[in-house]
Amino acid sequence: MPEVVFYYFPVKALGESVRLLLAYGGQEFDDRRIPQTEWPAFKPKTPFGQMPVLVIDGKEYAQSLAISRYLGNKYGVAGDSFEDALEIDQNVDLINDLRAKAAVVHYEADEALKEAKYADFVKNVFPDLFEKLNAIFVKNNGHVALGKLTWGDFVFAGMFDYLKVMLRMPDLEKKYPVFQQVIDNVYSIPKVKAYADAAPPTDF
Ligand SMILES: N[C@@H](CCC(=O)N[C@@H](CS)C(=O)NCC(=O)O)C(=O)O
Repeated sequence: MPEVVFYYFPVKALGESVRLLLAYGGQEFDDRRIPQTEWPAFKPKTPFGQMPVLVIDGKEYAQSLAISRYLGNKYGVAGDSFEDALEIDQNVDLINDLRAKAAVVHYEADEALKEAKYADFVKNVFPDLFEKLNAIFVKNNGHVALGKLTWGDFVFAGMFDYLKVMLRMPDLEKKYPVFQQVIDNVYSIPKVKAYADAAPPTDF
């Protein structure tokens, strides 16, 4: 078994899909949760000045979706054809579009602009993305793609709490119950549940 170290902040956000997939794959890993106070010193040592970073037998890799796709391939949850892979990528990219739009608002430094953007996106951007994702997940029986478990489910499940914080929508899954179904389909897997039960609690 390779020696694996995973570096991310002490939150789920963009790192949790990787932790969940490693747990799913039965891969032991050193789960290094780097506090903000240690980040400035660590940042220049990372490949792209960002986390997450996965280290496999001493080699470093960045980019949460690339790592999640790699683990999906490795653990047999990446479809059976190039077209399957394309469908997963397509739907993960739509999830990532929602994340990116939410982040545009959440990380806006100018408070007045932030609130104006939020009001605009709540009306004109988020609902359309919610409806599209809802339709996709319903069509796929509570999964992100292919009507079955794929690494895309881990991406959505891992970042959902972070999405809800950025969107300021703590009850989002109540309006779209299939969102919760995707999450439950991941967290009910025994190895994933064992990891999640033992993991340090985080708000998002
Ligand atoms: N596209 C990258 C984005 C990574 C990213 O934005 N990481 C943030 C935390 S979620 C980060 O490292 N922020 C600290 C910094 O940029 O100094 C990915 O998906 O891995």
